[in-house]
Amino acid sequence: MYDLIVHNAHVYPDFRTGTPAPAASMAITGGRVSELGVAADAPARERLDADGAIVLPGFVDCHTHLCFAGNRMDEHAARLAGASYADIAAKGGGIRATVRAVDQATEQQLVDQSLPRLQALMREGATTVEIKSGYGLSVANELKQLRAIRRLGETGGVRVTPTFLALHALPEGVPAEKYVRQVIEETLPAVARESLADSVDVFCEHIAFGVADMLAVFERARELGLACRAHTDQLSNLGGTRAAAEFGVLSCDHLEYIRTEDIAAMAANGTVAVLLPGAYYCLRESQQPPVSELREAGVPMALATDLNPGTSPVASPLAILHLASTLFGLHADEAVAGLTRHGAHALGRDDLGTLNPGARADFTIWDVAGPEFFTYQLGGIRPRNVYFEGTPA
Ligand code: DI6
Ligand code: FE
Repeated sequence: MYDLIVHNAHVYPDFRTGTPAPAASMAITGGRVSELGVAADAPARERLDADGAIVLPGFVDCHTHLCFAGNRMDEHAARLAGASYADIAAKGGGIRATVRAVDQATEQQLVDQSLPRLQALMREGATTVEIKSGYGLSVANELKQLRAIRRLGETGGVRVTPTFLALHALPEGVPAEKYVRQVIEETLPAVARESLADSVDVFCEHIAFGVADMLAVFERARELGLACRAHTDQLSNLGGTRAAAEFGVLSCDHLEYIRTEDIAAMAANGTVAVLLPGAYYCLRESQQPPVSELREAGVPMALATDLNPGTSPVASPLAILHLASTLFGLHADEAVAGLTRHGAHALGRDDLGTLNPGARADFTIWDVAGPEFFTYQLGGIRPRNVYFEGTPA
Protein backbone atom coordinates (compact mmCIF):
# COMPACT_ATOMS: atom_id res chain seq x y z
CA MET A 1 0.00 0.00 0.00
CA TYR A 2 1.49 3.35 -1.13
CA ASP A 3 0.78 6.59 0.75
CA LEU A 4 0.19 8.57 -2.45
CA ILE A 5 0.07 8.00 -6.20
CA VAL A 6 0.41 10.97 -8.54
CA HIS A 7 -0.93 9.87 -11.92
CA ASN A 8 -1.90 11.28 -15.30
CA ALA A 9 1.35 13.26 -15.08
CA HIS A 10 4.63 13.90 -16.84
CA VAL A 11 7.08 13.20 -14.03
CA TYR A 12 10.64 14.31 -14.80
CA PRO A 13 12.61 12.37 -12.22
CA ASP A 14 16.13 13.45 -12.96
CA PHE A 15 17.72 16.18 -15.06
CA ARG A 16 21.09 15.12 -16.38
CA THR A 17 22.68 15.29 -19.80
CA GLY A 18 19.72 14.86 -22.14
CA THR A 19 16.42 15.02 -20.32
CA PRO A 20 15.17 11.47 -19.66
CA ALA A 21 11.65 10.61 -20.76
CA PRO A 22 8.99 11.58 -18.22
CA ALA A 23 7.05 8.90 -16.32
CA ALA A 24 3.25 8.91 -16.25
CA SER A 25 3.00 8.34 -12.52
CA MET A 26 4.90 8.28 -9.24
CA ALA A 27 4.23 6.44 -5.97
CA ILE A 28 5.29 7.77 -2.58
CA THR A 29 5.71 6.01 0.75
CA GLY A 30 7.11 7.33 4.02
CA GLY A 31 8.00 10.71 2.52
CA ARG A 32 10.11 9.18 -0.22
CA VAL A 33 9.60 8.23 -3.84
CA SER A 34 9.03 4.50 -3.96
CA GLU A 35 8.32 3.85 -7.63
CA LEU A 36 7.92 5.55 -10.99
CA GLY A 37 5.45 4.43 -13.64
CA VAL A 38 3.17 2.51 -11.26
CA ALA A 39 -0.35 1.53 -12.34
CA ALA A 40 -2.72 4.41 -11.59
CA ASP A 41 -5.06 2.03 -9.73
CA ALA A 42 -2.36 0.37 -7.57
CA PRO A 43 -3.38 0.31 -3.88
CA ALA A 44 -2.78 3.72 -2.27
CA ARG A 45 -4.18 5.76 0.62
CA GLU A 46 -4.45 8.82 -1.58
CA ARG A 47 -4.46 9.56 -5.29
CA LEU A 48 -3.69 12.81 -7.10
CA ASP A 49 -4.75 13.28 -10.72
CA ALA A 50 -2.23 15.73 -12.22
CA ASP A 51 -4.38 16.35 -15.31
CA GLY A 52 -1.42 15.94 -17.63
CA ALA A 53 0.70 18.55 -15.82
CA ILE A 54 4.47 18.25 -15.42
CA VAL A 55 6.03 17.15 -12.14
CA LEU A 56 9.55 18.22 -11.19
CA PRO A 57 11.82 17.67 -8.20
CA GLY A 58 11.45 20.59 -5.77
CA PHE A 59 14.02 23.31 -6.35
CA VAL A 60 17.17 23.22 -4.25
CA ASP A 61 18.42 26.79 -3.79
CA CYS A 62 21.93 25.91 -2.63
CA HIS A 63 23.35 29.42 -2.04
CA THR A 64 21.48 32.21 -0.25
CA HIS A 65 22.19 34.88 2.35
CA LEU A 66 18.48 35.51 3.01
CA CYS A 67 18.75 35.89 6.79
CA PHE A 68 19.44 39.59 7.33
CA ALA A 69 17.86 42.80 8.57
CA GLY A 70 17.11 46.01 6.66
CA ASN A 71 17.82 46.55 2.99
CA ARG A 72 20.39 48.29 0.79
CA MET A 73 18.19 50.08 -1.73
CA ASP A 74 20.55 53.07 -1.58
CA GLU A 75 23.35 50.98 -3.11
CA HIS A 76 21.30 50.30 -6.20
CA ALA A 77 21.05 54.04 -6.79
CA ALA A 78 24.77 54.48 -6.08
CA ARG A 79 25.61 51.80 -8.63
CA LEU A 80 23.43 53.50 -11.24
CA ALA A 81 25.43 56.66 -10.53
CA GLY A 82 28.63 54.77 -11.35
CA ALA A 83 29.90 53.37 -8.02
CA SER A 84 31.26 49.81 -8.07
CA TYR A 85 30.61 47.13 -5.44
CA ALA A 86 34.19 47.62 -4.23
CA ASP A 87 33.75 51.46 -4.05
CA ILE A 88 30.64 51.04 -1.91
CA ALA A 89 32.40 48.55 0.38
CA ALA A 90 35.42 50.87 0.75
CA LYS A 91 33.07 53.63 2.00
CA GLY A 92 31.72 51.43 4.80
CA GLY A 93 28.65 50.33 2.86
CA GLY A 94 28.13 46.89 1.36
CA ILE A 95 28.37 43.91 3.67
CA ARG A 96 29.24 46.11 6.67
CA ALA A 97 25.99 48.07 6.30
CA THR A 98 24.07 44.82 6.74
CA VAL A 99 26.37 43.83 9.61
CA ARG A 100 25.28 46.99 11.46
CA ALA A 101 21.61 46.20 10.80
CA VAL A 102 22.02 42.61 12.01
CA ASP A 103 23.82 43.85 15.14
CA GLN A 104 20.78 46.04 15.94
CA ALA A 105 18.25 43.26 15.33
CA THR A 106 17.15 40.60 17.81
CA GLU A 107 17.02 36.94 16.81
CA GLN A 108 13.22 37.25 16.59
CA GLN A 109 13.46 40.32 14.35
CA LEU A 110 15.86 38.45 12.05
CA VAL A 111 13.35 35.60 11.77
CA ASP A 112 10.43 37.98 11.17
CA GLN A 113 12.24 39.97 8.48
CA SER A 114 13.67 36.92 6.72
CA LEU A 115 10.64 34.63 6.68
CA PRO A 116 8.89 36.48 3.80
CA ARG A 117 11.99 35.95 1.68
CA LEU A 118 12.05 32.23 2.44
CA GLN A 119 8.32 32.05 1.66
CA ALA A 120 8.88 33.82 -1.67
CA LEU A 121 11.30 31.05 -2.68
CA MET A 122 8.84 28.39 -1.47
CA ARG A 123 5.99 29.88 -3.51
CA GLU A 124 8.05 29.32 -6.65
CA GLY A 125 8.77 25.69 -5.80
CA ALA A 126 11.87 25.71 -3.57
CA THR A 127 11.75 22.81 -1.10
CA THR A 128 15.36 23.05 0.09
CA VAL A 129 17.08 26.36 0.81
CA GLU A 130 20.63 26.82 2.02
CA ILE A 131 21.08 29.92 4.19
CA LYS A 132 24.43 31.40 5.20
CA SER A 133 25.40 33.53 8.16
CA GLY A 134 28.22 36.01 7.60
CA TYR A 135 26.55 39.27 8.65
CA GLY A 136 27.48 38.85 12.30
CA LEU A 137 31.28 39.09 12.28
CA SER A 138 31.42 38.54 16.05
CA VAL A 139 30.98 35.27 17.95
CA ALA A 140 27.69 36.42 19.46
CA ASN A 141 26.19 37.83 16.28
CA GLU A 142 27.18 34.91 14.04
CA LEU A 143 25.54 32.57 16.57
CA LYS A 144 22.47 34.84 16.69
CA GLN A 145 22.18 34.71 12.92
CA LEU A 146 22.65 30.92 12.82
CA ARG A 147 19.99 30.44 15.53
CA ALA A 148 17.61 32.58 13.47
CA ILE A 149 18.42 30.39 10.44
CA ARG A 150 17.65 27.28 12.48
CA ARG A 151 14.29 28.75 13.44
CA LEU A 152 13.51 29.58 9.81
CA GLY A 153 14.01 25.88 9.13
CA GLU A 154 11.45 24.97 11.78
CA THR A 155 8.61 26.83 10.05
CA GLY A 156 7.71 23.77 7.95
CA GLY A 157 7.22 22.91 4.30
CA VAL A 158 10.86 23.50 3.48
CA ARG A 159 14.26 22.13 4.45
CA VAL A 160 16.80 24.76 5.46
CA THR A 161 20.47 23.82 5.36
CA PRO A 162 22.57 26.22 7.46
CA THR A 163 26.05 27.36 6.47
CA PHE A 164 28.46 29.25 8.69
CA LEU A 165 29.96 31.87 6.37
CA ALA A 166 33.08 32.11 8.47
CA LEU A 167 35.03 34.70 6.51
CA HIS A 168 32.84 37.26 4.74
CA ALA A 169 34.20 40.69 5.71
CA LEU A 170 36.49 42.13 8.36
CA PRO A 171 34.77 43.84 11.28
CA GLU A 172 35.55 47.55 11.54
CA GLY A 173 39.07 48.18 12.89
CA VAL A 174 40.04 44.53 13.54
CA PRO A 175 43.29 43.27 11.95
CA ALA A 176 42.75 40.31 9.59
CA GLU A 177 45.12 38.03 11.49
CA LYS A 178 43.30 38.59 14.77
CA TYR A 179 39.90 38.05 13.19
CA VAL A 180 40.86 34.82 11.41
CA ARG A 181 42.29 33.52 14.69
CA GLN A 182 39.04 34.29 16.50
CA VAL A 183 37.03 32.49 13.83
CA ILE A 184 39.24 29.41 14.07
CA GLU A 185 39.62 29.31 17.86
CA GLU A 186 36.24 30.57 19.07
CA THR A 187 33.46 30.92 16.51
CA LEU A 188 33.94 27.66 14.60
CA PRO A 189 34.07 25.47 17.74
CA ALA A 190 31.00 27.28 19.16
CA VAL A 191 29.08 26.72 15.92
CA ALA A 192 30.04 23.04 15.92
CA ARG A 193 29.15 22.62 19.62
CA GLU A 194 25.59 23.86 19.01
CA SER A 195 25.34 21.97 15.67
CA LEU A 196 24.34 25.23 14.05
CA ALA A 197 25.80 24.54 10.59
CA ASP A 198 26.31 21.74 8.08
CA SER A 199 29.05 23.51 6.22
CA VAL A 200 31.51 26.38 6.31
CA ASP A 201 31.98 28.98 3.59
CA VAL A 202 34.61 31.63 2.87
CA PHE A 203 34.52 34.70 0.60
CA CYS A 204 37.91 34.45 -1.12
CA GLU A 205 38.39 37.71 -2.97
CA HIS A 206 40.71 40.72 -3.17
CA ILE A 207 38.18 42.78 -1.18
CA ALA A 208 37.73 39.96 1.36
CA PHE A 209 40.08 37.10 2.35
CA GLY A 210 43.06 35.39 0.73
CA VAL A 211 43.75 31.74 -0.06
CA ALA A 212 45.88 31.05 3.05
CA ASP A 213 43.15 32.29 5.43
CA MET A 214 40.55 30.27 3.55
CA LEU A 215 42.57 27.07 3.82
CA ALA A 216 43.31 27.63 7.53
CA VAL A 217 39.56 27.92 8.22
CA PHE A 218 38.81 24.86 6.08
CA GLU A 219 41.36 22.75 7.99
CA ARG A 220 39.68 23.58 11.28
CA ALA A 221 36.21 23.03 9.81
CA ARG A 222 37.23 19.61 8.55
CA GLU A 223 38.55 18.66 12.01
CA LEU A 224 35.15 19.61 13.41
CA GLY A 225 33.34 17.47 10.85
CA LEU A 226 31.92 20.29 8.75
CA ALA A 227 31.83 20.31 4.94
CA CYS A 228 33.43 23.25 3.12
CA ARG A 229 32.49 25.46 0.20
CA ALA A 230 33.78 28.75 -1.13
CA HIS A 231 32.90 31.99 -2.90
CA THR A 232 35.72 32.26 -5.42
CA ASP A 233 36.70 34.29 -8.45
CA GLN A 234 33.60 36.51 -8.41
CA LEU A 235 35.44 39.78 -8.98
CA SER A 236 39.07 38.72 -9.50
CA ASN A 237 41.20 35.57 -9.68
CA LEU A 238 43.23 34.84 -6.53
CA GLY A 239 43.67 31.14 -7.29
CA GLY A 240 40.94 30.40 -4.76
CA THR A 241 39.00 27.99 -6.95
CA ARG A 242 41.97 25.76 -7.59
CA ALA A 243 43.05 25.73 -3.94
CA ALA A 244 39.50 25.05 -2.72
CA ALA A 245 38.90 22.29 -5.29
CA GLU A 246 42.18 20.62 -4.34
CA PHE A 247 41.23 20.86 -0.66
CA GLY A 248 38.02 18.99 -1.45
CA VAL A 249 35.22 21.53 -1.06
CA LEU A 250 31.71 20.58 -2.14
CA SER A 251 31.38 23.60 -4.40
CA CYS A 252 33.00 26.78 -5.67
CA ASP A 253 30.50 29.55 -6.25
CA HIS A 254 30.35 32.57 -8.64
CA LEU A 255 33.39 31.78 -10.88
CA GLU A 256 33.17 34.71 -13.32
CA TYR A 257 36.97 35.01 -13.30
CA ILE A 258 38.08 31.35 -13.33
CA ARG A 259 40.75 30.18 -15.72
CA THR A 260 41.31 26.93 -17.60
CA GLU A 261 43.53 25.45 -14.86
CA ASP A 262 40.83 26.12 -12.25
CA ILE A 263 38.30 24.21 -14.36
CA ALA A 264 40.72 21.28 -14.61
CA ALA A 265 41.10 21.24 -10.80
CA MET A 266 37.31 21.24 -10.36
CA ALA A 267 36.86 18.41 -12.85
CA ALA A 268 39.64 16.37 -11.21
CA ASN A 269 38.14 16.79 -7.73
CA GLY A 270 34.43 16.50 -8.53
CA THR A 271 33.73 20.07 -7.38
CA VAL A 272 30.34 21.54 -8.23
CA ALA A 273 30.32 24.95 -9.98
CA VAL A 274 27.55 27.09 -8.49
CA LEU A 275 26.61 29.84 -10.96
CA LEU A 276 24.83 32.90 -9.61
CA PRO A 277 23.33 34.88 -12.48
CA GLY A 278 21.38 37.13 -10.08
CA ALA A 279 24.58 38.70 -8.74
CA TYR A 280 26.05 38.92 -12.25
CA TYR A 281 22.92 40.69 -13.42
CA CYS A 282 22.49 43.07 -10.47
CA LEU A 283 26.16 44.08 -10.51
CA ARG A 284 25.91 44.59 -14.28
CA GLU A 285 29.01 42.41 -14.56
CA SER A 286 30.27 41.74 -18.07
CA GLN A 287 32.73 38.89 -17.42
CA GLN A 288 30.75 35.69 -17.89
CA PRO A 289 31.59 32.41 -16.19
CA PRO A 290 33.01 30.08 -18.88
CA VAL A 291 29.96 27.86 -19.26
CA SER A 292 31.01 26.05 -22.42
CA GLU A 293 34.40 25.14 -20.91
CA LEU A 294 32.74 23.92 -17.70
CA ARG A 295 30.29 21.90 -19.78
CA GLU A 296 33.07 20.39 -21.87
CA ALA A 297 35.11 19.51 -18.78
CA GLY A 298 32.07 17.76 -17.27
CA VAL A 299 31.93 20.02 -14.20
CA PRO A 300 28.38 19.87 -12.77
CA MET A 301 26.77 23.32 -12.85
CA ALA A 302 24.35 24.27 -10.08
CA LEU A 303 22.30 27.47 -10.00
CA ALA A 304 21.13 29.49 -7.01
CA THR A 305 19.52 32.82 -6.21
CA ASP A 306 22.38 34.12 -3.98
CA LEU A 307 19.48 36.04 -2.36
CA ASN A 308 21.22 38.81 -0.38
CA PRO A 309 20.65 42.52 0.27
CA GLY A 310 23.63 43.76 -1.75
CA THR A 311 24.55 41.94 -4.92
CA SER A 312 21.50 39.76 -5.54
CA PRO A 313 18.18 40.95 -4.12
CA VAL A 314 16.57 38.24 -6.25
CA ALA A 315 13.92 36.25 -4.36
CA SER A 316 12.98 34.16 -7.37
CA PRO A 317 14.37 30.78 -8.42
CA LEU A 318 12.29 31.03 -11.60
CA ALA A 319 14.00 34.29 -12.55
CA ILE A 320 17.32 32.48 -12.03
CA LEU A 321 16.36 29.76 -14.54
CA HIS A 322 15.60 32.45 -17.09
CA LEU A 323 18.73 34.53 -16.40
CA ALA A 324 20.98 31.44 -16.50
CA SER A 325 19.71 30.77 -19.96
CA THR A 326 19.61 34.28 -21.42
CA LEU A 327 22.82 35.56 -19.77
CA PHE A 328 24.98 32.42 -19.49
CA GLY A 329 23.60 30.25 -22.30
CA LEU A 330 22.49 27.26 -20.22
CA HIS A 331 20.08 24.93 -22.01
CA ALA A 332 16.69 24.39 -20.39
CA ASP A 333 17.57 20.92 -19.05
CA GLU A 334 20.91 22.22 -17.72
CA ALA A 335 19.17 25.11 -15.99
CA VAL A 336 16.57 22.88 -14.30
CA ALA A 337 19.33 20.39 -13.40
CA GLY A 338 21.19 23.33 -11.84
CA LEU A 339 18.29 24.09 -9.49
CA THR A 340 17.57 20.42 -8.72
CA ARG A 341 20.11 17.58 -8.94
CA HIS A 342 23.25 19.74 -9.01
CA GLY A 343 21.96 22.11 -6.33
CA ALA A 344 21.59 19.04 -4.12
CA HIS A 345 25.00 17.86 -5.21
CA ALA A 346 26.49 21.21 -4.07
CA LEU A 347 25.02 20.52 -0.62
CA GLY A 348 26.47 17.01 -0.58
CA ARG A 349 22.97 15.49 -0.64
CA ASP A 350 22.06 12.57 -2.88
CA ASP A 351 18.53 12.19 -1.45
CA LEU A 352 17.42 15.55 -2.87
CA GLY A 353 17.05 17.12 -6.29
CA THR A 354 15.70 14.05 -8.11
CA LEU A 355 12.57 11.92 -7.97
CA ASN A 356 14.43 8.65 -8.38
CA PRO A 357 13.18 5.84 -6.12
CA GLY A 358 14.55 6.43 -2.61
CA ALA A 359 14.75 10.22 -2.97
CA ARG A 360 12.77 12.52 -0.66
CA ALA A 361 9.35 13.13 -2.18
CA ASP A 362 9.80 16.90 -2.59
CA PHE A 363 8.06 17.76 -5.84
CA THR A 364 6.21 20.48 -7.70
CA ILE A 365 3.38 20.33 -10.25
CA TRP A 366 3.25 22.86 -13.09
CA ASP A 367 0.77 23.75 -15.80
CA VAL A 368 3.44 24.54 -18.35
CA ALA A 369 4.10 22.91 -21.72
CA GLY A 370 7.49 21.51 -20.67
CA PRO A 371 10.69 22.37 -18.76
CA GLU A 372 11.77 24.59 -21.68
CA PHE A 373 9.01 27.02 -20.68
CA PHE A 374 11.01 28.14 -17.62
CA THR A 375 13.89 29.49 -19.68
CA TYR A 376 11.50 30.97 -22.24
CA GLN A 377 8.97 32.98 -20.23
CA LEU A 378 10.05 35.45 -17.54
CA GLY A 379 7.41 35.99 -14.85
CA GLY A 380 3.84 34.85 -14.45
CA ILE A 381 4.63 31.22 -13.60
CA ARG A 382 3.71 29.52 -10.34
CA PRO A 383 3.54 25.85 -9.39
CA ARG A 384 0.04 24.45 -9.00
CA ASN A 385 1.18 22.35 -6.03
CA VAL A 386 4.29 22.02 -3.93
CA TYR A 387 4.84 18.81 -1.94
CA PHE A 388 7.43 18.46 0.78
CA GLU A 389 8.34 14.91 1.85
CA GLY A 390 5.12 13.59 0.33
CA THR A 391 2.67 16.10 1.83
CA PRO A 392 1.43 19.51 0.63
CA ALA A 393 3.96 22.20 1.66
N1 DI6 B 1 29.37 37.39 -2.42
C1 DI6 B 1 28.21 37.95 -2.69
O1 DI6 B 1 27.77 38.13 -3.78
C2 DI6 B 1 27.55 38.26 -1.43
N2 DI6 B 1 28.49 37.81 -0.47
C3 DI6 B 1 29.50 37.30 -1.08
O2 DI6 B 1 30.43 36.80 -0.47
C4 DI6 B 1 27.27 39.70 -1.25
C5 DI6 B 1 26.82 39.97 0.14
C6 DI6 B 1 26.45 41.42 0.35
O3 DI6 B 1 26.80 42.32 -0.44
O4 DI6 B 1 25.76 41.67 1.34
FE1 FE C 1 27.00 34.62 -1.98
